[in-house]
Amino acid sequence: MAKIKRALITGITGQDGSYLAEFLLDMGYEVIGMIRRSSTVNFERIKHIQDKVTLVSGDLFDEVSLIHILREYRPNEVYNLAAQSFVQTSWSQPVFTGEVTALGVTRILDAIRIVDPDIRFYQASSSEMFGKVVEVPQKETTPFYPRSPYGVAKVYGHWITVNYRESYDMFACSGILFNHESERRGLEFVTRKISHGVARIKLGLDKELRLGNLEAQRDWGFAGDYVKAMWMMLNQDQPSDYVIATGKTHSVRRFCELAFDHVGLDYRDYVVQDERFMRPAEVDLLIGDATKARTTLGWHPETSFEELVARMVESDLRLLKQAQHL
Ligand code: NAP
Ligand code: G4F
Repeated sequence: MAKIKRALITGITGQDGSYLAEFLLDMGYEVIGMIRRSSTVNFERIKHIQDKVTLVSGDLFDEVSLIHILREYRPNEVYNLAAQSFVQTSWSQPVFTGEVTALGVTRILDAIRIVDPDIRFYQASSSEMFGKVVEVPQKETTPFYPRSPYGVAKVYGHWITVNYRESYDMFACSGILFNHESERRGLEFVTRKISHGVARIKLGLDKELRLGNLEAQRDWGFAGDYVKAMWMMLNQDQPSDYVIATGKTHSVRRFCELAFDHVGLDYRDYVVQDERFMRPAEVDLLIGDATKARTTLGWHPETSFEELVARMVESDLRLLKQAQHL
C-alpha cells in the first residue's frame, strides 16, 4: 500500500493556505498547518476543514519552533506561504516585512537543512519582484526590479531558496505567482475591496467606493487554480522555478467596470479616487508568461477573469445578505 504523504503548510489561515489544504486533502495527503499564536483565533477560511487538518503552533520569527515542528511531524513537503503579504503595509512596516517575508524564508530553509534536507520545499515568490518591469511579458529569466519593501523582501526569499538548492542540493522550488484572487481574499486587497464595495452599494449599505490608482494593470487569476501549480512543482523529478500567470492583464478600472456591471450599476457613479490609497512607488503593469509551467508541469489556468469577478461579487452579496438577514 502506498505511504500517505504528509505536508506542512505555513500560512494555512491565509487565502492560499486554505485552498492548498483543501487540494492536498483531496489528493490524500495528511496536512499539518502552522498557525501563529494570537489572542483571538482566526480560522474563518479553514473552519470547514478544521477537523481534517492538524494545526500546530509556530512562527516564522522563531526558528526553534520550526525545528520542533519539523522534528515532530517529519513532512515530505513544506509549503512556505506565510508572509506579511500586503504591499501597502510594507512601507509603514518595512523592518517587520523584511523579518517575516525575507528572513522567515531563511529560518524555515535552515530548519529543514538541520532536520532533514530531503524534505521538499516550496517558496511563495511573487510577480511583485518584477516591479518596474524591464520586459513584457515577464518570465523566469526576466530581471527583478522590486518597487516596495515587500517586493524587495520577496526577492531575498527567492534567491535564498535558489541558494539553498544550489548549496545543499535541496529540492527547493520558487513559484513566481502573479496576482490570484478569490472570495477568500483579504478585504484590503483591491479586488476584494471592489467586490465587497459593490455588494455594499447594491444593498444600500454604502454610497461610494474610495480607491487609489485605477490605471494599474494586473494579471489576475483564481487562487484555487494556482495552488495546484505549487503541488505540481514539488512533484517533478527536478526542482526549478516557475512563473504562474494567465497571460492576460486588466486595469483596476476594468475590474471596477465589470464588478459594478454585474449588479447593473455604472462604476463611474460610485468610484472616488482617494490619495490615501496611492503608493509611494507603483507597479504599473504585470503580465506573465507561464509557458514553462504549461509545457513542463502541464499547468494552465481554468477560471477566466470575467468568471473571477462574477464569483467574487456574488459571494460578497451572499455573505452580506446573510449578515443582514435579508
Ligand atoms: P495571506 O492571505 O495574507 O496569508 C498570509 C498567511 O501568513 C496567514 O496565514 C498569516 O497568518 C501567515 N503569517 C503571517 N506572518 C506570519 C508569521 N510570522 N509566522 C507564521 N505565519 C504568519 O496571503 P495569501 O494571499 O494567501 O498569499 C500566500 C503567500 O503567497 C504569501 O507569501 C504571499 O506573499 C504570496 N503571494 C501571494 C500572491 C497573491 O496574489 N495572493 C501572489 C504572489 C505571492 P494570520 O492568519 O495569523 O495572519
Ligand atoms: O490588490 P493589491 O493590493 O495587490 P498587489 O499590490 O498587486 O499585491 C498582491 O499581489 C502580489 C503579486 O503580484 C502579491 F505578491 C502580494 O502579496 C499581493 O497579494 O493592489 C493591486 C493594484 C495596485 O497597483 C494598487 O495600487 O491595485 C491598486 N489599487 C488601486 N486602489 C489599490 C487600491 N490597491 C489596494 N489594495 N487598495 C486600493 O484602494
